[in-house]
Amino acid sequence: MRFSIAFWHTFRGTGGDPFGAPTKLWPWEDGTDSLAMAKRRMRANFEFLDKLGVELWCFHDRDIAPEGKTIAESNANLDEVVALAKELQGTKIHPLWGTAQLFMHPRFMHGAATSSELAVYAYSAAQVKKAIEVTHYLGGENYVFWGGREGYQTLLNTDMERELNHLATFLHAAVGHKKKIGFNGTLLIEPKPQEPTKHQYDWDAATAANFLRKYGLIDEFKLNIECNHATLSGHSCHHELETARINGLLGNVDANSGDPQIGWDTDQFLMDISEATLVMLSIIKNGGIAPGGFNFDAKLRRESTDVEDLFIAHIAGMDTLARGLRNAAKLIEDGSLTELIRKRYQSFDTELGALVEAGKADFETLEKKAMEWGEPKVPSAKQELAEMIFQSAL
Ligand code: XUL
Ligand code: CO
Repeated sequence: MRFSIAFWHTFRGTGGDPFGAPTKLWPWEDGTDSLAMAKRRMRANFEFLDKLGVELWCFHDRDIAPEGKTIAESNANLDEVVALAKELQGTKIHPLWGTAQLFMHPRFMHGAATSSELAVYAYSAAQVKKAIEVTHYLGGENYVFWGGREGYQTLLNTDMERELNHLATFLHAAVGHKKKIGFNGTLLIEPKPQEPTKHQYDWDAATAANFLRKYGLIDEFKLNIECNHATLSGHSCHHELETARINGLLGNVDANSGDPQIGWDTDQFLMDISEATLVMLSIIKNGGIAPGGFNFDAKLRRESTDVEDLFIAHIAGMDTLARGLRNAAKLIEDGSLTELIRKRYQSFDTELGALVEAGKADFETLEKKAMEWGEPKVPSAKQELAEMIFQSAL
């Protein structure tokens, strides 16, 4: 299943929210942001991976090492922690993906690659350059671009066309650097419609696909679909996975879920077996997800404060997706749903249907046929039957 632990939630999540102080006081934390603490935390990460039997992990540069006063100092801090991580990884463990954290520091308040300030664009380039290098050094299989603050708060002060052009030149430069250093991992864009900005440029899978096509990046990138981002954009996770898949862009899943009663990115563990079954149907149709995987980009609730809760959440997340896979396999082996869909489109499995699907039926041919056939007999869509078949597999 290629499960992965998200370092930022599992080891940097504090339980703090806009109304309250941190609630998680893990026994290995000493309350500082020192290099020594970063190393102790990294050891905790590998102890956790080992105990769970998980062999993949994901990180942002700034999650794993403290930011220094200069780029050079930040890079040196990162090198020190990454050297330890490399040693602790051994031969079995490596990153599913790495990424750069380009959204917390005030310098990124207008964005990173889409900032109105050239100095911020350059700073971001330096940071992404280093993050790709350390991901490569650690044997990472992918590298993610989630658009942090790449978006706008109002169009009244924004040159959207210029910002999108800058984002594209930035990503082209990232492709150039990846090739230059011999990193063969997949580059992934992670769509999200809003939060922190009111409009994030990588709104959803279709928007990201259009962006990649327009700027000649479509062969260099795939998409990292996060379920909670899907629901924020008004889609289901299944819709986003299918949109990515049919465009040949399904690269990774940030496996989490939101709360339908809460309008923001709650990043909860995916515990819904029905949702997991839909996710796995897409993954099977995709022929699997490797070199991507299922990254638990999910955090414990603020009120879940035992170390044990970290284990329960990840184990339940893995079990839910495993049950989803079994259910999806059951549905495919049973074949009723596939048959229902096949029947629904069977009028196209004809000579004229084939001509239409090959793009060879002109309007005159179709008009002649329509007149000959008269009023079409339109069959039932059988939605309730489809829903019943699906539910019976759960
Ligand atoms: C933010 C989010 C990020 C990305 C990596 O909503 O999902 O954690 O996955 O930057
Ligand atoms: Co994510």
